Amino acid sequence: MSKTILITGATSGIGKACAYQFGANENNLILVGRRNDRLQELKKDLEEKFSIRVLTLSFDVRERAQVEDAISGLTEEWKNIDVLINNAGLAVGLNKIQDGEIDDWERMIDTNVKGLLYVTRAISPNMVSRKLGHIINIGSIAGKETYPFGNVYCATKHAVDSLSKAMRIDMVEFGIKVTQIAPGAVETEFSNVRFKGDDAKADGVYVGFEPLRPEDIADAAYYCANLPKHVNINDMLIMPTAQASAGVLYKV
Ligand code: NDP
Ligand code: 8X3
Repeated sequence: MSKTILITGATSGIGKACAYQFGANENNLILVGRRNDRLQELKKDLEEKFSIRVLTLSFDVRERAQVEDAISGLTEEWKNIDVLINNAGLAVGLNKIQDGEIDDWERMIDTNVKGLLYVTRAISPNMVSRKLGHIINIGSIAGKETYPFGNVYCATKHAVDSLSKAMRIDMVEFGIKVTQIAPGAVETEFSNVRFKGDDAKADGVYVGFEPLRPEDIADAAYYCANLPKHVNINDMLIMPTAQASAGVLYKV
């Protein structure tokens, strides 16, 4: 049966791959991102390729009022979200704490933690009242291990790890599923953002080993979202075969 899936950070990488994976399987999509041109292109392509409906919502997850307005403004047709994929997120900069850029820290905390909370707070009451819904949070290996120079990004993903557990506890009585998917290195625009547009440096991250593709994570999200009602995947740590831990990458 067709579901309504809301994906944050749908304009690129893992979120975009989730849009194609869920769209190819006849789900209707609400796509969120700041880059509206990309959202419009995606909507057109997805509606042409698949027999689905796509709604685009261009807002910044860091802006609480924008989040609340966008979600409270959903029409009857769209307001019953079955699966929320909290994917929007980023790392910016790679410094020691003593050299850190405070603006970078604020961007990461505001997006990865507060943004995820704003979106979840806006959408979860409807799930609770329907006693139906699934929240999939995209965490990271950085939420399981802390690595050199990763400090604040790792802290935000540890927060996602903790909040995923908290959401599951808070909503278990309503039958709401909460899953965290925590990937290792996935080749997306992630490193271009982390290195602030230094694309040569970003590309170098993925040289010498086979990283995960965004589609690998979308497959996992789709699998988690389509299990029987009584089965939930709480936590899924997915790594490239060549990455043994956050800091151990076998490069040839
Ligand atoms: P990308 O940079 O390719 O995609 C990030 C997405 O997040 C974009 O669609 C971007 O859209 C959106 N986004 C960023 N900031 C905001 C904001 N303030 N408001 C709304 N949307 C926002 O990276 P990935 O696909 O790799 O990242 C997706 C998630 O996966 C992140 O949470 C990341 O931390 C996590 N992750 C990534 C890994 C990797 O190695 N790539 C590994 C583990 C986890 P727009 O700019 O249009 O707003
Ligand atoms: C993104 C992967 O290893 O850079 O979360 O933290 S890593």
